[in-house]
Amino acid sequence: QKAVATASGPAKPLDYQEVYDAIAKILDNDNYDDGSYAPVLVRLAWHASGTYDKNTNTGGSNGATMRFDPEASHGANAGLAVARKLLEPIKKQFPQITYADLWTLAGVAAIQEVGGPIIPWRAGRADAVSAEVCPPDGRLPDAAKDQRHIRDVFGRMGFNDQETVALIGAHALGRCHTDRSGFEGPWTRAPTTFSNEYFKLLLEEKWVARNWTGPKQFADKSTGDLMMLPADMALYNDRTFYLQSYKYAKDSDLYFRDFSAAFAKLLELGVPFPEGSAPMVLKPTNA
Ligand code: DDH
Repeated sequence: QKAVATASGPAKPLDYQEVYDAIAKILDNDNYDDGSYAPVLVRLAWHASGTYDKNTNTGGSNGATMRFDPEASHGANAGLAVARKLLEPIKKQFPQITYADLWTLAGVAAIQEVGGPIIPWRAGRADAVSAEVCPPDGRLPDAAKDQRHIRDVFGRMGFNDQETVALIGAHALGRCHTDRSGFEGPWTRAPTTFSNEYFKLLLEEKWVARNWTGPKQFADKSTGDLMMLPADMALYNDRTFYLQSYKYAKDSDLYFRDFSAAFAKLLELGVPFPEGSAPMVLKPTNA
């Protein structure tokens, strides 16, 4: 017996460029932070993916498990409800996309729309149906710690030193919020533009411990307006991290290429993509 098609026919395949364009449209908002949701969307994509453990093949962006407690309430994810809520109308507009694909695609759109490199992106993540597959707390890096911790955490995801430094340069974007992480302030003077500015400032400014009652962080000596976390200073204090940071400070093209490759890898960690799924390039809206 033959299956009978419904009146509406089979669902039209999802056009990811349409989803990308819809995300691009909601990035700017003068009343939010520095005028853009791009940084917090990049952080959502990173925290969804950076829980990956290569030894157990658990965590990572597949599943979009941050929708559930306990992961939604993990200290590292404070403030990311803003990003998840922002994407709800997009999910309603394109119900076929999974949250796991949507969050990672939003990270790609955010980077590309604020002047970052093209990041090849693959579709095919599935959403978990319960909290059972939430990764344990403590898999994301601790901002108070040093290079040993950073190597442990990024090594567990499967990244080498060069990739690790490239990824952390995403701190060119956004800022710390006292009501989220307890830290305060932006890393750069253009926190809504993707650039290698983080590395330039890290190496060129003199960083001093900020005199305040909050957690230990560093301020640029000349203005005091910018910040570095103790974990950022690890890139200055560790010889290998320093030399890599120096290369990125000097060569923006190299930085853009390496960031693209590392970020694309991050978003795919542990994802069992369906056979035949290929990376696609989504077009920036201003291109
Ligand atoms: Fe980060 N990050 N991050 N980060 N991150 C914070 C904000 C942002 C660490 C700690 C913090 C990456 C690596 C590390 C972004 C992207 C990426 C905040 C402030 C803390 C704390 C949160 C808040 O108060 O709102 C630490 C520690 C590390 C580390 O590697 C040791 C990486 C790899 C990325 C990435 O995207 C690849 C972005 C963007 C933000 C800004 C968010 C915002 O709302 O603005």
